[in-house]
Amino acid sequence: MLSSFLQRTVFHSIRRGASSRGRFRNFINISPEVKEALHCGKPVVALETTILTHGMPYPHNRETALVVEEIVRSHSVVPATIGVIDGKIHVGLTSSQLDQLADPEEPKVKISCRDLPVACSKGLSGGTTVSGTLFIANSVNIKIFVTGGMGGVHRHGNISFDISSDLTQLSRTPVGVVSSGIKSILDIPRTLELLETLGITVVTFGPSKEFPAFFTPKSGCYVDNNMETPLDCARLLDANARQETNSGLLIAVPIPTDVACEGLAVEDAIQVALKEADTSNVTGKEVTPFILKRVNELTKGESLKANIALIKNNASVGSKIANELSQLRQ
Ligand code: PSU
Ligand code: MN
Repeated sequence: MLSSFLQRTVFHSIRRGASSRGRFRNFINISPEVKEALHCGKPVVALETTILTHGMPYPHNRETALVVEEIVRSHSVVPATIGVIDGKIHVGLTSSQLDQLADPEEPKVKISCRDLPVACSKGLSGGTTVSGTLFIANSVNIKIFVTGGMGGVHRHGNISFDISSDLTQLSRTPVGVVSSGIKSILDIPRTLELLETLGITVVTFGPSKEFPAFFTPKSGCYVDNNMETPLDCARLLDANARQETNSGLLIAVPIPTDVACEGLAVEDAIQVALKEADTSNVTGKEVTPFILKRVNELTKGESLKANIALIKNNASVGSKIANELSQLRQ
């Protein structure tokens, strides 16, 4: 009985080829602008929304989302901001949908890949994390995704096992993530080790091989390769696609030095926030939003300023890469 069920399932998936992705695509609402761009092979960049719902305070969250979209457009690239509204997955949000997600009065969930079925079946609204956004972007064939920072191994994650599903999702999704590495609230050396274990190509963008520490360009950790230009990054993405590794890439862009935070001041704030999270028993998916909020409060908005500046810079770098990639493929 079971085996015939399995046979049928396997048979169906083979017969329909990329069927599961194809069918999933039918559940996604793609905005007319993004649909047209994908259809004509114009460059498109995916953007996440947890940053909007859980990463930044109002009204900075809304303003940043709009400015980032504008930056992408200024490079003649189409922004595809991804989120879930009333149980429907959207690729390309209208400004009123962005408002709804940014509104602190509206209840919203943080949606990683594993939360998608729950959000959709219960009709919830929320921001998609890097993991959720990656999955959706790939389903509609968007190959570049810009964000501030990816999730990673939390400090003491070797004991708590608090490791973001962003890492595992990237390891099985052939999309290039452009981010300022991972936030220094995390354990950068262990995250780099895990990225290696998971087979994820990691490069830095620019002249240095030093992996950025989000708020500052320096982490003291080095990767093997840097990409000097957007064209180099596009060639890398193209090679990854041709090799059909099926795994993603991380392009780590250091924060521009003129807007970087004082490393020590941020580190002090992180230490305080981590202790508070521990004593207040903050666990699971609440940890990252809690620490981001407290670090922002403790640095009197300095960390938020840096966060916004680096996302804007990443949007510009990601858009240039998207343009180069689309040129390569013509
Ligand atoms: N880093 C940031 N701001 C954020 C996040 C990360 O600088 O808002 C969000 C991203 O959406 C990321 C998620 O995917 O936090 C990771 O959460 P967790 O550690 O619970 O997996
Ligand atoms: Mn976690």
